[in-house]
Amino acid sequence: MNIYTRELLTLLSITLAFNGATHADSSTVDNLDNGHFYQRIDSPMSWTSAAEYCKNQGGYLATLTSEQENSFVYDELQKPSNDFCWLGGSDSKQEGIWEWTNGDNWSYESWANGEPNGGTTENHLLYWGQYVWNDGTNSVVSHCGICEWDNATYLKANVANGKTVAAIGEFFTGGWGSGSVVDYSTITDGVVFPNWHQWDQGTVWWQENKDNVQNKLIVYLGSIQNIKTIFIQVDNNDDYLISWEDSNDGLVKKKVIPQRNWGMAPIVRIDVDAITDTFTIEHDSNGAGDGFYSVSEFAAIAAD
Ligand SMILES: [Ca+2]
Ligand SMILES: [Ca+2]
Ligand SMILES: [Ca+2]
Repeated sequence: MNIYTRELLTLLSITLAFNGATHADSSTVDNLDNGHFYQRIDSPMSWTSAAEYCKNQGGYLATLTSEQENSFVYDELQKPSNDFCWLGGSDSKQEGIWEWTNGDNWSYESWANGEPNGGTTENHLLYWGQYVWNDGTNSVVSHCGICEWDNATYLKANVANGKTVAAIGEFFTGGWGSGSVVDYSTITDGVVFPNWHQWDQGTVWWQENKDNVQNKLIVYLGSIQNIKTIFIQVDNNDDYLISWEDSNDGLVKKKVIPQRNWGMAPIVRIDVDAITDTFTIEHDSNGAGDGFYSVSEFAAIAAD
């Protein structure tokens, strides 16, 4: 695991802790190498149920198509579990011909010693030790499963895309201390992925308290919606505050994106479970900040 991944995981656990939600499944982890997300589902399931569950969440049972992906998923999700989790491979169509059921190429494999050994009675893939796999029996064994999402698929549900953004204060393009006042509708492009370090489209900058104004960007979704997750890309060495009014209880809910210490700011994923029509993005005035801020991308993913 590289330093960026470790830092991001720390960040994710912090942001998830703000959520207060409790569930048995693992946190979602982001693989910066391919830009995909993963989560371990801890309820014991057949392979078929696990595959169905991931599909219903907009993803698929994990496909480990490289040594990097296999190591990452093993270290982050399989290793901390007390079980061997299902993966998205099967040879049920044709015995001995393994395929990833989402259509990914079967270009890499990591069988345990002696596996696969089950012939036509074992047609479904699961972890079976350190970085290695087994062919297992779908209907007999019940295991955890590891879901995977690729961003392009996931972000089809970005309900912030093309919606209105209001800017309170003065925002500009072209970098800090220069450039022209921005047409802030450009930050609604929602073009977040698959490039994780995209600062060249729709970025807006501001200088805090330039005119004694607490700068804010307010994203209007157009109607009250149940938002599961937001994605945001902000400057990396300041604390940012995301807030929204929850229409369930009328209270303003908040999440802080803490300052981070690595180079370029990656996309941050925050599970919000919000029922709202607006999100406000600003510098957290109680937190760290150097007076110069920027936001590049914002996406809001509606719950099913
Ligand atoms: Ca994969
Ligand atoms: Ca088989
Ligand atoms: Ca086997």
